[in-house]
Amino acid sequence: MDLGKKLRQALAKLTNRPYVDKDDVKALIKDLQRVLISSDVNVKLVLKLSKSIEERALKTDKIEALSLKEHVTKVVYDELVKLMGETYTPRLDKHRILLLGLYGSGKTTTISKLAHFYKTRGLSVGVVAADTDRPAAQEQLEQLAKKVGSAYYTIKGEKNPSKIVADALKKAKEDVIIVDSAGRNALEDELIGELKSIADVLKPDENFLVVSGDIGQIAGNQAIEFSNAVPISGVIVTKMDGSAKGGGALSSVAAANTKIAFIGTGEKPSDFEIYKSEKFVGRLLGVPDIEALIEKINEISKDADIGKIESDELTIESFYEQLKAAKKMGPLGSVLSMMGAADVPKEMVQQSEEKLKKFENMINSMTTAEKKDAALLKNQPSRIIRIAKGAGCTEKEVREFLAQFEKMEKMMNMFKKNRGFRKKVEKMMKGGGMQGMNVG
Ligand SMILES: Nc1nc2c(ncn2[C@@H]2O[C@H](COP(=O)(O)OP(=O)(O)OP(=O)(O)O)[C@@H](O)[C@H]2O)c(=O)[nH]1
Ligand SMILES: [Mg+2]
Repeated sequence: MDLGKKLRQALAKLTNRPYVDKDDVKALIKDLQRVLISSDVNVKLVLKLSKSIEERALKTDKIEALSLKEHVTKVVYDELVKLMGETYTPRLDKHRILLLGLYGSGKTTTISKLAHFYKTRGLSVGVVAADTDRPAAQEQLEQLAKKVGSAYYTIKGEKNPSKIVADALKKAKEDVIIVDSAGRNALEDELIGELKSIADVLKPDENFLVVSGDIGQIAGNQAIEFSNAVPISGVIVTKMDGSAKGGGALSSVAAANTKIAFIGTGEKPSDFEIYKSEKFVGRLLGVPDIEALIEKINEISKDADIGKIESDELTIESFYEQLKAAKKMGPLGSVLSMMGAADVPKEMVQQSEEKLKKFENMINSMTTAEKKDAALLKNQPSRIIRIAKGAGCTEKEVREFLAQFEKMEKMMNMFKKNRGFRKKVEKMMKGGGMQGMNVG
């Protein structure tokens, strides 16, 4: 069972009850400790986290307008966000990047992800194969470069990586230059020397250490070791998909005072995200990740040129655009998991896919005015009959769709409000104390 599911279960025990008291909070903390330690989060970190949750949840005056239950959930969320580190802001200017890390950590794969990432943001990318240690390393990168459509540089047969980099720099005109380096089984002098000589020539603006998330809290040790030997500007944690130790890896890297920049969530170039601790924790706790969804849709709509999607106002029309974009995003399961519904059973996903097809037919039977303003359909039997006929479904199904759409509208609004609310709380807390705070 994954970390998110366990955390949600622990919290659900609390949120399913009408009210909570001190003992409940203590029981929750025990649950959290068990869950986090089983995900390989360092014991010291877990104890620190428990203490601050206990202090904040029980000793601080709770925020007005929030029940203790909601307050505790929010405190858990905030503290987990702190545990998981800062959010990274990517550089979108002309710059040079060096990737480094041990064997098999995911460097070469990550290069294709970074190339895809910058390309979808309108930057041209050149990748440099400077791993002269592993025989097939250059071909691997060449193929990936072809796949993502970026320029590729190397000198076949050259054994000196800094010569390859120097040559590439002479030729490359791209905005972002990304260099792949060789790994080793451990951080040894030879590797340090090689990285330093590459860095001398490249003068990288960003040095990303690539670590694999499936090694759990050892990731933090790697981050410390590497940053003692060579400058590191950020860490990319890969293989966050399917690893039960991802939370341990992230928290240990964050505790090592190194910034997590990106996370890799699969083998494809698009399985990649900017690291946002709020987003990560939100997903773990089952808070719908609408921001991530909108971000991804915008990215895809840019790619597919289906026009700009208004992310701040939800109409049936914009929902339809999203639906079309979502189809391009691949299986509905991954879309649902981004929306915080990670544990949806397969049958439900399939049912939902059929439902979406029906929705599409219904929307195609609506007038432009109706698509822009769903309120026109409220209590309008004649319009609903017309749509049902056009879509070949029952009136009940149309009404169900409208009800669901309304729910979505509400969720979007709530989320927007919550974000504002979160900022407000943070500001108040920075300003010292949140007593007497009036929410709403
Ligand atoms: N599931 C999953 N697999 C990944 C991810 N990133 C990389 N991999 C896989 O991990 C393996 C190693 O990845 P590489 O990119 O070759 O690693 P590397 O650090 O370049 O390895 P060396 O060049 O040998 O040091 C490959 O099979 C990748 O497909 C990820 O985020 N998720
Ligand atoms: Mg490699």
